[in-house]
Amino acid sequence: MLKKVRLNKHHLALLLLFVVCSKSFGNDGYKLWLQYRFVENEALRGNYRSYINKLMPLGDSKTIEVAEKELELGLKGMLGLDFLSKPGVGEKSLIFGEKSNLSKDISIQLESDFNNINDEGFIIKSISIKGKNQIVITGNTDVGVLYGVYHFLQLLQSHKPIEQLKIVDSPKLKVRVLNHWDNLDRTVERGYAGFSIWDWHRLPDYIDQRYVDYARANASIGINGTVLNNVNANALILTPQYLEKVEVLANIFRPYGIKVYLTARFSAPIEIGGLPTADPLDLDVIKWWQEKAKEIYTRIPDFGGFLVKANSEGQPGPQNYGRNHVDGANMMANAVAPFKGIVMWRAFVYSEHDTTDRAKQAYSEFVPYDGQFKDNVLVQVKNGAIDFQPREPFHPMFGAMPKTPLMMEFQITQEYLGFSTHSIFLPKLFEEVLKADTYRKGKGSTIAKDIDGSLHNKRLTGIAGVSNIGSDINWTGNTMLQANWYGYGRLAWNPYLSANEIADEWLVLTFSTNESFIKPVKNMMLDSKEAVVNYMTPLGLHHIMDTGHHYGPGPWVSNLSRPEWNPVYYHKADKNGIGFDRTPTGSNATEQYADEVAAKFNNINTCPEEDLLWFHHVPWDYRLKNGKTLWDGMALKYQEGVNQVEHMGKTWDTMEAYIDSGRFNEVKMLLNIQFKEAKWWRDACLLYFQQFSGKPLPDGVEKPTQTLEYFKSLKFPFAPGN
Ligand code: GCV
Repeated sequence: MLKKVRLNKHHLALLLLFVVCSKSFGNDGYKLWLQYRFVENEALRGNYRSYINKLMPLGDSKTIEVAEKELELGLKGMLGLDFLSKPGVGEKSLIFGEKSNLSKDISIQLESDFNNINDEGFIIKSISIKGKNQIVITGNTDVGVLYGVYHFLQLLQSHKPIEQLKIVDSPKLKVRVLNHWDNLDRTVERGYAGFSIWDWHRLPDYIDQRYVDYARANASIGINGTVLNNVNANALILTPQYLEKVEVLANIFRPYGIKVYLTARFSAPIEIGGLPTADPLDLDVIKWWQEKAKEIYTRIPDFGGFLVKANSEGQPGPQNYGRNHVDGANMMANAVAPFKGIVMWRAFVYSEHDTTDRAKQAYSEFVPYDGQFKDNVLVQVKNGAIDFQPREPFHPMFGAMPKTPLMMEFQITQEYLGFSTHSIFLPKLFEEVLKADTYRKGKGSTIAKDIDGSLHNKRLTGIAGVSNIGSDINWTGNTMLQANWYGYGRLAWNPYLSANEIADEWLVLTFSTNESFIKPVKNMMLDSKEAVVNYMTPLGLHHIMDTGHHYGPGPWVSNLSRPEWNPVYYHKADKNGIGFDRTPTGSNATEQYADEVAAKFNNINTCPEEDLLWFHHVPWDYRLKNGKTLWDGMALKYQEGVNQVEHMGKTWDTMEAYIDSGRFNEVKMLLNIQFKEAKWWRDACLLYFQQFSGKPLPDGVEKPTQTLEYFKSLKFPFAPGN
């Protein structure tokens, strides 16, 4: 028999201690920006509660079910409301459902709003029904409603007023996908947050809760697709053994509006189909892909389509058979077209047989094909012409293919930006790219306008982000980098949002509404992107990282078999100066830009200093705009980057009172590593370049504590993600 225990004051003290401790230690970051923290302000909570007594779902689809569940979770967490225990109480209903399920009196009040949303858009509106104020969340589809529900919950978590709601919003791009570079053995290429979250071995029978939470997180920011496997693909993913597993994931993601896509290995007809060739014009090959598409769509009727990396870095492709990208892409596009699927064909190509500047190769290979791709093909272009560097001038293909839908490829994982130990807020980088002006149709022809279709009236639009997600408890290996997943999703929804707004949103949802926390941490995030450029690759330097794993500096590397893999190919430092001449006196890569842009880059006086060494080989004693010599200016930039990281660390140290100790300590330790590594980059690069400049470090730059030989000797055989 159970004994009745009387609580004395010691018990109560212990209990209180437990509650306080679990609050301060309790956050492992797993909940991302879906924290649903209790609204402590009683008046505000009371105000919110006065608007929501009852949930009124319209329709009975799986999507409406998950919307209801999310509302229950969020409203319980933030307002302490428990709908399950109080069926049907009160009159202030939160009504949510798609257009066709709305009653007539509601529809009439929303008529004009419906004209302003697309299929995935939503409306959140305060309306009056029979003299009573109600809130309606609706859209043309259930998925639109779900997006509206997440937005509504975010309003509450941000403590925004909900008295007179009228929010009408739609995504500006159609295809908003994550690209997982996840291998079937669960390693992740360029992944720094543990292993792949796809547990292929235990699928299809074992359903990890992570799959559901992954879908929730993505839906909450409007991501509507996921490419499950690495672009360096294994054809096995297309076999029945794996398709059965893929089907289960697709079923989990469907209610959240997320389509599954797969990377298709171009040589799959040979590897798993037993054919002697993968020639895209071969009739058996064509038939093989058609049947494969049919097989996939029989399992997954809303399968999104294929992503293909072809004839790039050793991957097979149509050129192996004397065919071209159009032949390859269109053949696969034909196979998925009957099922409304698409093909995302990557433009990340460069060849060891092409001795011209690597930065020119994708443009040269693809732009002549403008207008020749089928209308369900998107050409996927990295933001810059080399490879996800801390800063790159925008890729010249943007704006240059008016008849071909181009989708942006951003890298959310930080292959070249210090891995997941460096707290860099990437929306700042993404924003800079999206705002870049291609001048292809005069001033204002921004990249955002090319990818949202408005510049050239393109129907199919899209964006891809190489995922930074892994099996780490906090998903991204560093809580601060959850902001990059979040920010990517928000920019995929609306590429015109500012990094500033995104940082505000994310901080409020993830941590706190306290301005004393938000303001300094936001500034720290916004400065972090320029900091990494400064301590790694200032003034337009690029691709000077160490070999293979890409961790740490390696400007001295010159022994790799392909010239364009070597850092020395990119910085070209010599006694006379440093930088890659891409003007007409050099590789003439600038000719691939619109005249206005080319003219600006070609002239050393108008070329933005941040891109100086990308486009020009510059003498060491060249005077920068601030009057310093190039050498002094470059050294001071490296120092500035280090100082910025030090400042980030100091800012964070003062934030302890505002957040839980778990996340506080985690970020603090990572910022310390970042500080050490920023100094490593500065010292290694400056010692190396100093051999050519022959000049002393200017005042204000700390003296290195190690020799160049020491830095060169560092080896990292087990660096992650390689
Ligand atoms: C998935 C770079 C990376 C590779 C990556 C490739 C790509 O070269 O280092 O890991 O491969 O880009 O985007 O295809």
